[in-house]
This record gives sequence, C-alpha cells and structure tokens, in this order.
Amino acid sequence: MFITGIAQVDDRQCTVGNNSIPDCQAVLVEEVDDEEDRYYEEDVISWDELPLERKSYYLSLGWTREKWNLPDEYHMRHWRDLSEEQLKAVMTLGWTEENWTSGDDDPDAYSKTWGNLTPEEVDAATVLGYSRETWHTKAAIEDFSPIVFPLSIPELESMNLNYLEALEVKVGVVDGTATLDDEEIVRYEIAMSEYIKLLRAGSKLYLKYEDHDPIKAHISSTIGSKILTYMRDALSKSPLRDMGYYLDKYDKWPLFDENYSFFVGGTNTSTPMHYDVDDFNVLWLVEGRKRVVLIPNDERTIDRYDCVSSFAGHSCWTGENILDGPLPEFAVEVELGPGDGLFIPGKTWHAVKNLEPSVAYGLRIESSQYKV
Ligand SMILES: O=C(O)CCC(=O)C(=O)O
Repeated sequence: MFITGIAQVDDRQCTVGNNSIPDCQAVLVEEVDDEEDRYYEEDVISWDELPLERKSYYLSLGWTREKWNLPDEYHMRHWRDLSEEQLKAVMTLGWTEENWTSGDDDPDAYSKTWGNLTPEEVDAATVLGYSRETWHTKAAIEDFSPIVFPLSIPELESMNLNYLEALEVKVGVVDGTATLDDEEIVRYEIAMSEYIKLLRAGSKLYLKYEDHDPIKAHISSTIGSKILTYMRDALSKSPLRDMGYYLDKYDKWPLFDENYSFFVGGTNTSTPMHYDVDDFNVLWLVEGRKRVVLIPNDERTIDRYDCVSSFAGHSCWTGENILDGPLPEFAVEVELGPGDGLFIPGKTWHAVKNLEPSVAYGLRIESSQYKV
C-alpha cells in the first residue's frame, strides 16, 4: 500500500492521535495501491514497454531482456506458474489467487514466528524453501553490532530546525506516540514552518519519511538529494568501510528516494519497535538527542516477537512498547547527540525516542533493490 491520493477533511477532524492542529487546513492523505511500485516493475512491465531512461538504469544493473523475462523467485511467480506442490503450500499458508496476484497484505501466517506456525504451515513453508532461520518475517541470523560513531557532514550540519522552518514546503506528519506500524498510518499534510512551530510548542506530531514513500517527492530536490549525495560521500570515508559494513559496491549504485530517511520530532515523540531489512542503515543526528533501544534478532530472541504488521515486506512492526519500562533481555540502549551516526544492522529490532526536539537524516541500502 502506498500513499498517492489526497482527500480534504474538515477542521474538526484535524487531529492525529491526541494532537490537534490549530488553524487546520490539513488534508488527510489516503492510502491506495500503487501499481507503479518500482520494486516490482519487472513483474508488471514488459522489457519492451520500459521507458528508455528506466531501461538504461536496469541495463546498468546487469539486466537483459532474457533475464527480465525469467520467472523470479517463487513468490514473484504468477499463480499459474506454481507447481501443484507449491500451490498446495501457498494455499496452506493462506494465499488465494486473488491476494497473490494483487500483492495485497500477506496472509496472517506470515506475521507469526516460526515457533507459532502450525505443523501444516511449517511443512508448507518448508516446501517453499523456508527454514526456521530464513522465515521471511523473521531474521536470518545477523550480526548484532550497533555502532555509534562520529560523522562529520558539513553540508548537512546546517540543515537543522531553523533551516527547515524557513523552507516553503508541505510535509506529512503522523502521531508520534503510536506503538504500531507507523509507515501505514494516517498522515496529515501541513506546511513545514507550521509543523516546526507546533513541534517547538510541544506537539507530539512526528515528521518521518522512510522507504518507498511517494510523499518524499515534495522534498527530493530540497532535502532528499542532499542527504543521498553528502551522506553517502561521508559514509564512504567512514570507519564503516574498513569494518566491512559499507561495501565498495555502494559507491556506484544509483540512489533513489527510498534510500534516505528523514525524522523531525519533538521531545518524547517516538518510533515504535520494528525492524527494517536493509543491509545498510545509518541514522545520523543533526540536532537534539535520541534514545535508541536495540534488540538482537537471532537465536536468542527468535520466537519472542510477532510481526503484527509489515510494510511491503520491508519492515516488521511488533506493537510492543519497549521504550517505557524495563529493558528486555539482551537489549542495549544508546543515546545519540548531534554529529553521531548509528549503524543499525539489518533486521535488528529497534525503537527510538526523541529526548529533545531532533532532526535526523538516514541512508539505507537494500542489496536486493539492485538485483545484482
Ligand atoms: O529516529 C527515529 O524515530 C527512527 C529511526 C529508525 O527507525 C531508523 O533509522 O531505522
């Protein structure tokens, strides 16, 4: 589900969670399917129909017409291409031809931990090539090594609250106190300057853009392109390269809106517990302070958390509140200040609370995006 439509709401409805928006002229941003999702472009557009510019891009990544036409992994295949055994397995897991084809929400079984699947579902998932370690809503065994490091990016350091307040741009904001998936919740559009004023006055609204989010188009030229250029440049020279987390191939891969994230929130706004599948994810603070709680997603915690919702197979949200109350077993917490970068390993559970009004930028790369 992606956000593409916009509907007016009247003034009395201008609230997000417990926050009301004064002098509200906000618009409610509705969520609708976006068939143009670039991640699945190869499934919906034939090679010959690709616009020239997209074709050059895919050619640069090593695609050819022949490769484009090959059936992809089983979950990308058309219903009619599945073998009898695969068909039985996907139906046991809850797929119907309709939701398989539309790509709408995964069946409920996909939100369960491996340990909570029924024996029939385990057999079906095994037929489809999954194991306890690779069940796709849960982590393959990953390094658990959150790393905090100083990162100087002079070109972005001045892009703080004052800078943002002066930009004439519309932004979408969400309830910054929600404990569930915040990539698919209702969002309101207001002027950036208006939002920063509310934030300074203690509002719990949160401006956060992650992943493949069409609303990013409003800030691509003013903010997005700068984050992509300058963050990649700084990270390519950071200790993360020698440590083996920043890979040489990241230097040349084209970056798009989905490769940056942007978080602007007031004191006590938060991002609830989730994981992202990116191979590379760095959060970098320009202004304010953040508390981040991280929990390994490996054999120590493998049956502990269910995905109550997931965002386009990219992130998994548990609905758990781990920011208030005692730290769960194996959790670590870090505090970030201006100029700190945090490397968040793929599929690591994490939740974030802004301890002061904060501005943060992020760069993330998922290798499967590049299919090479
Ligand atoms: O800063 C935040 O609120 C969330 C950051 C986050 O979840 C991330 O960068 O993956």
